[in-house]
Parts: sequence; structure tokens; C-alpha cells
Amino acid sequence: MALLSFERKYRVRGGTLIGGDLFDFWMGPFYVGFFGVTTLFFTLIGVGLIMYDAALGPTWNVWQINIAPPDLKYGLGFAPLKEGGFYQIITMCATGAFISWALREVEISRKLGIGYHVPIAFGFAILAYVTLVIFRPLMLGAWGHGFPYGILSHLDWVSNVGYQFLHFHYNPAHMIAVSLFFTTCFALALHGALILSSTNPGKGKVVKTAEHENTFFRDLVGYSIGPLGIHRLGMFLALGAVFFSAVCIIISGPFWTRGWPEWWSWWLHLPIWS
Ligand code: UQ2
Repeated sequence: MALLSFERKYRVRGGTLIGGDLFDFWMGPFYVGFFGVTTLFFTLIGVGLIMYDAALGPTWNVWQINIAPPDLKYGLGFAPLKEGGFYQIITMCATGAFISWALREVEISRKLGIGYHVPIAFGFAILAYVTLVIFRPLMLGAWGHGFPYGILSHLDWVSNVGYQFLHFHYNPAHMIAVSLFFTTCFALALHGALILSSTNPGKGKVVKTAEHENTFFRDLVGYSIGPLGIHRLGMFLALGAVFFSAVCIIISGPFWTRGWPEWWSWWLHLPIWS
């Protein structure tokens, strides 16, 4: 079923940011739009280049395939294709595709007359990516500081950059980010469990209502944040986690070059200890 019965009411013209009515149509269930076209353009070229670079070898083992950034000696310039140039074009395609997708979300939000919460939330995911492969390499003066595109190779990059600062868990912004990630999981566990338990009370029993959900948490912890509140809290925690992740890696290198444990010497040198 390509068109649900209620979609006729919501599938409206207009709300486009660019091109007027030109790309304002659907293909099956999917809105196209100018940014649908640009998303497809960047994705096809980017994925095509990933496959071409992988085909150049040396392996087809999916765990070992690696598309590496240029050597640091190329600085902020272009590198030859097989020495990181492919990586650079793939990075431009990825960034173009991600931003196109966010703008397509903006157009759909405008059509529906809803807020921009979805593209803003996705914007934080884009921010995480461009922080790693564009902002931080720019601040460090070489595109070679971006992370490599490969399943194991990007994990090695994270490990190596972590050890470069001796012990990344002493990075204060990293501490905040991890705490927010854990709290996000905790909040979603509470929420998912609450929804599943009230909609599946057991065979032969009637599905419960919102008042039962409120009452459960009032009985348990003396407080219910509410059905809207829990989703606001979830988005706040998740976006906070992403934001502090970006902060924790931006400060590592551009603003602090020694081991992170050493950063805490301000604490040891507080005059109250002497
Ligand atoms: C809630 C509520 C929901 C929920 C959840 C709660 C009816 C369906 C999970 C409970 C949430 C609380 C008490 C806040 C927890 C705080 C942190 C930082 C994890 O009250 O309203 O809606 O899903």
C-alpha cells in the first residue's frame, strides 16, 4: 500500500525551500523535492567512489577494507586520488548528502506544518561527523586528521587518538558525554518498558491508559515527567550526548595537547589543599 488513507489529507503542495513546484512530487511513498535529487546525486557518486577505491585493493574482506585520509604532509590541500584524494571527494559527497537529507526533512516539516525538531536533531548527527572530518582537521591544519572509512580502521583511529592523550576518560567533556549517553539509555529503558507494560498487560486484560503510566512512576519515585516530557527529556539527553562528544574531540588537539590526566592538575594545585 503506497498511499495510506489519511495521507491524501497530509500530502500537500508547497513548503519547498528552492525550485518552487519543480521537484514538488512523490515517487511512490517518497517525497522527491530538490534536496531528494541532491541527496541521490551525492549518495550515488560517494558510494560509487567507495566501491571504486575498494576495488583498487588490496582486499575484499569487509572488515579490512579501508579508505584512508591523505598523509599529513598534504596539509589542507588536495591529495592525489590514490593517496587520499578519493577520501576527500567521498567526504565532500557524504557531507553534501547528509545536509541535503536534513534540508529535505525541513521541506517535509514545512509541508506538514510541524516544527523543525527532526532536522534539528539530525543536524546534531551531521555536526558529529563534520566535527571529526572537517572542523577538527581544519583546526589542526591537515585533512589527514580525519578518521579513515573502514570498519576496523575507524576503530583503530579512535583507539590511537585516545591513547595519544594517555587516558581519554579523564577528558571532562568526554565524561559529560558518556554520562549523557548512559542517561539516554536509562530514560529509553524506563519509557520503553512503561509503554510495553501498559499496552501488553497480559492475556485477557484490558490495555491500560496514560493515568496508569503516571501513577506507576508516582508510586515508584514520587514523580511523573509526563508523556510529552519523557520525549523532550530523551531528545535533550541524546542531543546533549552528541554535543559534548563534539566538544570533547574538538578540545583534544586544538586546545589541549598533553595527556588528559594531567589536565586535572588544577585540582591538585587548589590552594585549599596546602
Ligand atoms: C513518565 C512518563 C512517561 C514515561 C516515563 C516516565 C507518563 C509515557 C519513563 C518516568 C520518567 C521520569 C520519572 C524521569 C526520569 C529522569 C531521568 C533523568 C532518567 O513519567 O509519563 O510517559 O515514559
